[in-house]
Amino acid sequence: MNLPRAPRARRLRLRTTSIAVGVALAAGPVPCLAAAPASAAAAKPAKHYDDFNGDGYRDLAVSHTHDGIFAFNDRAVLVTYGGPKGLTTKKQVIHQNSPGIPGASESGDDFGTVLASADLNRDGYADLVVGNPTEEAGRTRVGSVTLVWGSTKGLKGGTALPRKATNGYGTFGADIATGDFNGDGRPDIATVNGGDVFLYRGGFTKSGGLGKVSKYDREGQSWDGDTIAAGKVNGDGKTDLIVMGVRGVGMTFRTEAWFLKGSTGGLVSGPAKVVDGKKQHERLDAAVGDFDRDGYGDIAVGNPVANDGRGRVTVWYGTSAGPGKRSITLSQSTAGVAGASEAWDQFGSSLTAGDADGDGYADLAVGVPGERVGAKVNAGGAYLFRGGKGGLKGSRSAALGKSLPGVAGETTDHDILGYDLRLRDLNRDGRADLAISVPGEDSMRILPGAKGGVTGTGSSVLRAAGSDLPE
Ligand SMILES: [Ca+2]
Ligand SMILES: [Ca+2]
Ligand SMILES: [Ca+2]
Ligand SMILES: [Ca+2]
Repeated sequence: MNLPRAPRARRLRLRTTSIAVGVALAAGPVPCLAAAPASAAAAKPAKHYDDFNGDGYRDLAVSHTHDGIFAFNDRAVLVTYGGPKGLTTKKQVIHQNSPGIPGASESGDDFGTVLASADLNRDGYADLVVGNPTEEAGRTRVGSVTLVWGSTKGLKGGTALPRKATNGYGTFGADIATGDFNGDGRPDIATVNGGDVFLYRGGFTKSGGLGKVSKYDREGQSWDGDTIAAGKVNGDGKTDLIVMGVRGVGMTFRTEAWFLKGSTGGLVSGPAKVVDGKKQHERLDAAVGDFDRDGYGDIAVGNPVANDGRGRVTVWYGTSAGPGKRSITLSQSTAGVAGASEAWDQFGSSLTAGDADGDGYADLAVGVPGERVGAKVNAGGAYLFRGGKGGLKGSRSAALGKSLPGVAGETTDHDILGYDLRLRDLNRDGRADLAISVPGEDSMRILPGAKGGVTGTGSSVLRAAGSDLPE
């Protein structure tokens, strides 16, 4: 069965029946991007790359479904501030008609469907990077990327990132990742536009200052980059980038994950791994985490379209040269994994890595948004694969969803639970908590990290939360 399109799905140039997903940020050995030694910093950078008001607690920015003020399909960002017990009731909505935000809210905009963050100007307050890949310039949709600045009172004012020319169609901000790719202590921004990857080096300033911008392509290989994920793979401390995209080979296409190593000079082309040797797929998600705790980040790439949409995830274990030969493929047919693998379950639509159980091994959460639960079609679901000795295994996995004790709500048709996922420690207890989007009911569930994995006990609901989670 084919999935209905989730509200405001992020797919743009769809070649396949895959639904769109957010790209998860690397958990990796060093989850705090802004903590690298700063050069000539005026203030101490934010401890967390998502602490927008600098109070020491991570905050959560998600896409927001707006109603009332603007046209039906105008978009916004909902920010929920964190506190000692996790997310608080302090919320903020940001859109292009908010004071100081460049541009204007227009029908068909996708402001906030792509989100990432970092303390870009290193003033102690994390800043938000907002993609709006369908933003119009004149009558052409070209996309935009907006930096929204953190402050003691939260996010306030914005600066447009300059769009660099591409060959033809534009989708600036179609995907965004942050990290310190050149290791100078200043967070950088990687983004996608028109099939190419652009690296915007820090340091960024509110008045539009930024470092050098470089474009990356696999010249002569008919390569079209589509989605990106950042993480620390090869153990040199610099953030690396993984680009999922499509390559023309003779008369056919294949889908590959291209590894780009972070280096002092920028990004350096590394190995490309074949995700699907015969077909082209777009909007694939990836996540980086050190699942076997050997010091190298491991790369998980989802292919929800594989095998008539049953879907699978391939994990390439990291080495000093990037993704190595050792890999594992996970699906609902893997021994030890609960549930049944059915056509268009779309296992692997969304991925995120983080240490949910606090044992020092990164864990991988996988969304299955087309999963049938009993008689409920497209109810969706998610899995947590716990890392451990040797990496990920079916025997260390658990199925998650509304049927988990303590999780609010009834499982219904077309919840599409698991459309997007994010593992980050929101209550500062040392265990990453799992945010799961449920676009069918315009909400998210947050399941606390706990010994043995994540738990429904103490879980909460975030309403009007759209479908897309940040990097
Ligand atoms: Ca905060
Ligand atoms: Ca800042
Ligand atoms: Ca590893
Ligand atoms: Ca936690």
